Amino acid sequence: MSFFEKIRDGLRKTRDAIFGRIDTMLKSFTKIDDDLFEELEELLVMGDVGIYTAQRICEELKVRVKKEGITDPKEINRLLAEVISEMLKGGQPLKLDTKPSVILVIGVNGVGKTTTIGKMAANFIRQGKKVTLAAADTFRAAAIDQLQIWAERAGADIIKQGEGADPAAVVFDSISSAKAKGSDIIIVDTAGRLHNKKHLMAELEKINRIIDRELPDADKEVLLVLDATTGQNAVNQTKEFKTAAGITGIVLTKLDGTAKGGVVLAIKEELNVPVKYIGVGEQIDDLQPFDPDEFARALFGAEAPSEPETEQQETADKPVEDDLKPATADIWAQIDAEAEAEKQAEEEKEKAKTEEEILAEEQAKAALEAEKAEEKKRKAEERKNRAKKYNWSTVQETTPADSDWLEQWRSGKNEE
Ligand SMILES: Nc1nc2c(ncn2[C@@H]2O[C@H](COP(=O)(O)OP(=O)(O)O)[C@@H](O)[C@H]2O)c(=O)[nH]1
Ligand SMILES: [Mg+2]
Repeated sequence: MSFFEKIRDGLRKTRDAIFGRIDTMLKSFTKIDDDLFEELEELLVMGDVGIYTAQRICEELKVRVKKEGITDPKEINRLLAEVISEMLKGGQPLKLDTKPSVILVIGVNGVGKTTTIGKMAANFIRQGKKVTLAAADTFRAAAIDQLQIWAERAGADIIKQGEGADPAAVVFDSISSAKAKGSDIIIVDTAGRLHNKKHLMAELEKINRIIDRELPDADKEVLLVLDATTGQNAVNQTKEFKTAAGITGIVLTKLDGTAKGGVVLAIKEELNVPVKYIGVGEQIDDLQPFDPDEFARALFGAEAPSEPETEQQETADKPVEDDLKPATADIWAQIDAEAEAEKQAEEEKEKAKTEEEILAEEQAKAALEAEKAEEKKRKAEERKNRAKKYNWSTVQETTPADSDWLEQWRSGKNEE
C-alpha cells in the first residue's frame, strides 16, 4: 500500500460520514444559494472542523464562487478541496539537524504517545539514524515495559530506570548515553496525567530544563500527541498545553478509527499549531508525515496520484519484517492479567481473615479516611491559593457530547 492509499484508507470514516454527505448534499441542490452554504457549514461542524473554521471555509468558498462565476453546485467539491488544502499548508518538517537532537513527546493518557514514539523511531532508523528512547513516563512499570517492546521492534536504544524514578533523571541519563554512543535523535516519552495539571507541567518544565542545560544548542521539537477520536476536546487540550509546554507541533493519532478527522482543520486554523504527523493505525508503519495536499485529496476520496512511484518511495513503503509487527494486544493482555492476578491475591487474603482482624482493619481504615479528608481539604486550599497566585485556569477535561454541542450551537444560532 502506498503512503497515499494508507491515508485514504485511514480517513475512510471521516470521508464517509462528512465529505460523503457533503457530496450527496451538493447533488441535491440545483443552484448555489445561502441554503447550500448553511447546510455545508452544518456538515463541516459535524465533522469537528469547528464553528469558526467552518464559517471561514464557507466565506472563502463564496468569494471563489463569485470570482470564478461558478453556478453548478457540484463544482463546490473541487473548491472545497482547494480551500482545505490551502488552509492546512504552512507547517515545516521537523528540524532535527544537530547531533543529538531531541523530541519531547507530551499529551494526556492514552492518546498514543508511546505507540507514536515506537513508530517514529522505526521511521528514523529506516532513514539510517541512530535513536535513543528515554523512558521518562515512570508513573507505571507497564509504561516502561511498553516502551521497551517498541524499542526492540524499532531497533532503538532505550534508557530507563525503575517505576517512580525521577523522569528528569531518566532524561539526563539518556542524554549522556546518546552523547557517548553518538545517537542522532533522543525521543522522550512522558507521563500524561492532566487531572493534576500542576504536577504534570512542573515535570515537563523540569525535563525541559535538563535538556536545555545539557544540550543548549541542540534542535528540540516538542510534539503534542492528540487522539483524533476526541474531536473538539483535542482542540481544548492543545490550548492547555500550548501555553504551558511550548509545543512546536502536533501528532494526530487514531485517524483510522474516527469520523472526526476534520479536527485537523480546527487545530491548524484556530490555534495555528502545525500538524507534523498523523497516525492511521496501530502498526509500526502506520505513522505518516502530514502532507496537506494528500490529506485534502484523501478526504475527498480522490484516486492515488497517477505518477509512478519512485524507487525511494517503494523502499520506504516496504513493510518491516513480520516479527516487527506490534503486538499491542499482547501488552494490554499482559497488563490485564497482572491486574487480575493482583485482584485474586487480594481476594484470597480477604477470605483468610478473622473477625477481630476485620474490625481492627475497619477502624484503622476509618481513621485513615478522616486523615485523608483533612489532607485533601488542606491541599484544595493550597491549590486555590496557588491558582490565584499564578492565575491558572482549571483544566477542562471533557466537552459536551457532540450531539449536545451541536444542539447548543444550533439553538444559539437560531437566537441570533
Ligand atoms: N487505531 C489506532 N490506534 C492507535 C493509534 N496510535 C495509538 N493507538 C492505540 O492507542 C492506545 C494507547 O496508546 P499508547 O501509546 O499506550 O498511549 P499513551 O498513553 O499516550 O502512551 C494503544 O492501544 C495504541 O495501540 C493509531 O494511530 N490508530
Ligand atoms: Mg505511554
